[in-house]
Amino acid sequence: MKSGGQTVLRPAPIDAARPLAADAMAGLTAKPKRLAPKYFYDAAGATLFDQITRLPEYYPTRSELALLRANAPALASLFPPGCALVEFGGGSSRKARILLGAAATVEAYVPIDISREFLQQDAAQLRRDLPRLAVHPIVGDFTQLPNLPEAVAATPRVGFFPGSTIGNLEPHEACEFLRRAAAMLGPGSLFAIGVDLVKAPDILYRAYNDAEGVTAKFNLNVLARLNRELGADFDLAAFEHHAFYNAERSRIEMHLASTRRQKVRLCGATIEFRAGETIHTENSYKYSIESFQALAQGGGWSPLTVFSDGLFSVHVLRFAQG
Ligand code: AVI
Repeated sequence: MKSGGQTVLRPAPIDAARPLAADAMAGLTAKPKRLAPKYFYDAAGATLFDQITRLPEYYPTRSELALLRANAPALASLFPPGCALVEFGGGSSRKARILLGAAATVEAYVPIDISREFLQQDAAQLRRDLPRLAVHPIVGDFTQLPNLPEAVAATPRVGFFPGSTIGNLEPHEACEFLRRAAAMLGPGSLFAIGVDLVKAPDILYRAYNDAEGVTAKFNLNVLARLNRELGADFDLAAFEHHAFYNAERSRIEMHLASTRRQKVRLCGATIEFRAGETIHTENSYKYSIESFQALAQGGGWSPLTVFSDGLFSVHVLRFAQG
């Protein structure tokens, strides 16, 4: 729009039904301020996260890939013949491919992810690479556990939830997710879950405070996203990335700290910040083998076996209840 010869940029229209606008307003007017970690993952955030997974300090992805590669035959030997592998929120089939390569009897792969375009591209490539495999992508929020496709209604299922994304849920939410996943996957099903382990705080600290500052950019991108999508006016230079290990809660906490007293416009409202006030953007819970098995049992799953390198763990659970 032009005004007095100058281009006036209007913020994107606010649709109150959009979860981002509603959640951002609720979170930034709450005390303490917070934003849900799922909002990290727009296109820019997904690219930054991909960079994080390759950082020397961020061991979880490397550890999990090595564990899956080393133990793929053992894992595959547990799968029921002719089963469907159902992956929750993987983003890409990179890790599932390790299992699919070792388990020739898997008949179908059902990835559930929010990004339609990404899912479709990945599914097309997988169909080319493994023509024997039926691929049934589901576009949706994996935490909402959408219905499985008719094609796998009578097929035994193996759930797959890599990446320690379960650690980004509060323990009570993780337990509830496991309970609902059991109902979705059905009696007799297996569930392979990647879980980051409690370890020396300095290793954890470095994994979330990398020398290159990629995790800081990833954290700050959520404010850039509010500027891009909701027309907010966050000054990114006036916020700092803070990540630390909260030993009492066994979790890494990520925050964005305001470096000064300031006001920010968001969805027609003014959000005030004190100097040093933070927005809590993520928790990443770390479990011991035993504490995760106890959580899984609370969610209705029996521990079957676990693979670990001391840094990371891949649990295999069974839902035995009829
Ligand atoms: C996706 N999730 C398991 C990552 C984690 O380690 O909690 C997200 C992340 N946040 C900062 N670095 C990586």
